[in-house]
Amino acid sequence: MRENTLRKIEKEMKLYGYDSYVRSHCRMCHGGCGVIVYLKNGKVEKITGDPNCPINHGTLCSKGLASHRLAYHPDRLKYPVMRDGKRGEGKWKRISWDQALDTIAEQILRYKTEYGAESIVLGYGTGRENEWAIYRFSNLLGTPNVLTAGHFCYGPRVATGIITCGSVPVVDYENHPKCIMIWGNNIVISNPDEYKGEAFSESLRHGAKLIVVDPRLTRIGARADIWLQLRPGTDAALAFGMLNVIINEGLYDKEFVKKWFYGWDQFVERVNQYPPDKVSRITWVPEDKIIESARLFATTKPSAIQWGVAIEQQVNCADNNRLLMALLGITGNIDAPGGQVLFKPPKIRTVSEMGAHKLLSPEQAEKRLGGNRFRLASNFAIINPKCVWDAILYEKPYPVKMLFFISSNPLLTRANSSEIYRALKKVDFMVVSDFFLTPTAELADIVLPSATWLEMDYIADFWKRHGYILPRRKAIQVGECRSDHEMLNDLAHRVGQGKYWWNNLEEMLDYILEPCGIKWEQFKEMDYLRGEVRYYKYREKGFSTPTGKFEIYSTLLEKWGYDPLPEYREPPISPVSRPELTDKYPYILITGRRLPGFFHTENRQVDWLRELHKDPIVEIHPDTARRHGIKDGDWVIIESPMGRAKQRARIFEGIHPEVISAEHAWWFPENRAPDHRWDESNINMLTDNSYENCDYKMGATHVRSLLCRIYPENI
Ligand SMILES: Nc1nc2c(c(=O)[nH]1)N[C@H]1C(S)=C(S)[C@@H](COP(=O)(O)OP(=O)(O)OC[C@H]3O[C@@H](n4cnc5c(=O)[nH]c(N)nc54)[C@H](O)[C@@H]3O)O[C@H]1N2
Ligand SMILES: Nc1nc2c(c(=O)[nH]1)N[C@H]1C(S)=C(S)[C@@H](COP(=O)(O)OP(=O)(O)OC[C@H]3O[C@@H](n4cnc5c(=O)[nH]c(N)nc54)[C@H](O)[C@@H]3O)O[C@H]1N2
Ligand code: SF4
Ligand SMILES: [Mo]
Repeated sequence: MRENTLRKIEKEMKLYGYDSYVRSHCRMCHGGCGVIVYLKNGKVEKITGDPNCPINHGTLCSKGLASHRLAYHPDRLKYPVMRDGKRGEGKWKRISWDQALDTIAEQILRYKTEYGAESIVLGYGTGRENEWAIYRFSNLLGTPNVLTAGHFCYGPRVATGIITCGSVPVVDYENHPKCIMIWGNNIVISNPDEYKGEAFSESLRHGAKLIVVDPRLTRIGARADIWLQLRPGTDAALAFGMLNVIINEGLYDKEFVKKWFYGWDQFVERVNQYPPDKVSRITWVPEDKIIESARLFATTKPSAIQWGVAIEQQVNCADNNRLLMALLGITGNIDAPGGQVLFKPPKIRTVSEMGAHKLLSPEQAEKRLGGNRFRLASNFAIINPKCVWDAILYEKPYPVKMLFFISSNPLLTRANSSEIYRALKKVDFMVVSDFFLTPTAELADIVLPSATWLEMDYIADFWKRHGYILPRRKAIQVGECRSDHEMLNDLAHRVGQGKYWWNNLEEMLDYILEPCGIKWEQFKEMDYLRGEVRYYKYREKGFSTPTGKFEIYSTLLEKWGYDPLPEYREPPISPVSRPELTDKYPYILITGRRLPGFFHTENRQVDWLRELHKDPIVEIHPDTARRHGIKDGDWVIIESPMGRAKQRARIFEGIHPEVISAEHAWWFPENRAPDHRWDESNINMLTDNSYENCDYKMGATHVRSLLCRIYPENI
């Protein structure tokens, strides 16, 4: 720690009378920001940013600042509970950890014997750093079914990154790209995955040119040199249009293409099917803007693309990712300083090694739900959620009997909530590990109290691809809450996996660190560890793909029976593909823009954060609002052929008159337990999860472009 930081901390302690502090790393989102946690009498009083941390340089967002309001919340689940009435009735009795884990272990072994390990599905939602432990437990148990958000979030980036160039290309903000294209991402609010808004803002301050691809005008969009307001779901066509300009104007990196691009001629042929005028008609983006942005991106060096989940929650999920990689590759920005880099982690055990994927037998892997349909996903151990709901409801291809959700609230966060509700009600046995009794947890048989980041030691950012790992240090203990790693370690011993696990958490952390020769005791005193940073690594050994080349023409996709080249498919539920629906449902609905104080369904009970955003908000253009007699602040109904939800209207000029943007993940912890009105404002009542509307390689559900209508609540 630097001297001046220490002095600052000491001054703060004296001024406010804190008696101790812990340096740690926040994880109220995907995590990573260095923090200083100040305590008085063993209780957290304040959290500030750690100026020494390379991830956030002392900055913090509202969620980080309010972490202790969540940890100490009076509704927090502080001990294990078991259902004491009918499922979903809201009656619970306290049980001990031993009783909880013994019961769960007993049920797991029973289902495994009676129906096969595949009848047990473990699940998590977005990344919480417990992923490898959940996979390890599942793989050793013999179930190939781990239900995650990976089909439509980040998983596609990892899967397509690996098959195309060996890893996920990550923007090198530390070397300040000179042109940044923000594509379907709102980095200053979502601080997603490897990134924090702070690093991007710094590059902007260094004068980076900015192109923003977003159907809504975001705060970043308002600062852009070029804002491309595309029709939702047409990203692949737009990328093809830009590639077309770059190739036909000769603006690409000829040397890279010659030496490293696999299948160039076939690729050019595909790209030539998308001239800018055609792309303009598909995407609504004016032709001159497509040309201007392609030129700006290709001729400014280095340039980078910060892309987000919006392009993954679409029918073109996998190909959107691959087309953006193609833009980076042909402009010579892959693994270039200030471009998009294939960073190396420090020399520690990998997430994949820790997940024990090799220990799942081929016969069991063969049984992965949806494995034959979504082969790209299945090769990365990812499944499509509907396969699980169907296996519960219709017992096809075999029955799923037990669900174990560790950090997920699927009733609100997966498409088609009504179907999920039916499945959760029907499943034989369900366990949830969470901080609160969420609407999903309320349907469980046993709920385990999990620890927040303030209550655990861990190696933060271990799963990310920016090459850093950071020590998260335990600051407090709340009730009997335990981290998921500790819980799974205990449970694993009870189901006969003991020899693959550890005696305690510290041994587990030592094992992860072992290859770099340090132990947790030492690591916890350090600021961070970083893998070696080197650029253009492919020039020495080629890319880590079957051909050693940059595979936009993918030999693996070809092997799995898919078109090896990216393509554009019209969104399955759009005015173009379903014109018969547009009389009744005239608007394109996009869902799920991130909100600064919430993390999906989280934090709605945290006073400091709920104050910032009390109600669910749907954005509507003024002309559209006028047409339906909707005023700013009115409660309105949004309806699709699947269902309806109620949100409050915000009249917003920055959205196209034919597009409507609704928030996701709304429930109301403050009222009407046990259901907390989960079905009232939940936008996933409207989303469609049918297989044919998903990305046919990745199984991504299409939640970013649907058809809807909208009207005031009181008519
Ligand atoms: N319509 C629509 N739906 C979407 C999206 C969208 O854009 N539109 N976005 C999707 C995306 S990208 C994602 S990733 C998913 C997210 O889906 P989920 O991850 O299922 O969503 P969360 O609401 O974050 O649920 C996490 C739950 O775990 C608890 N929790 C948090 N940390 C921990 C922990 O460390 N341990 C345990 N045991 N529990 C913990 C929280 O209290 C919360 O109840 O939502 C998806 N749903
Ligand atoms: N505060 C907060 N931070 C979060 C989360 C959270 O819930 N809250 N969730 C986390 C998770 S799991 C994820 S995956 C990330 C996601 O983070 P981001 O990728 O930033 O996701 P969003 O804000 O949902 O969407 C980004 C933008 O995509 C635009 N968009 C919608 N449809 C389309 C489309 O068809 N094409 C294009 N090009 N753009 C479109 C939206 O208008 C929006 O401005 O955020 C993470 N960070
Ligand atoms: S951006 Fe994420 S890690 Fe950083 S302070 Fe906010 S919630 Fe914590
Ligand atoms: Mo996500």
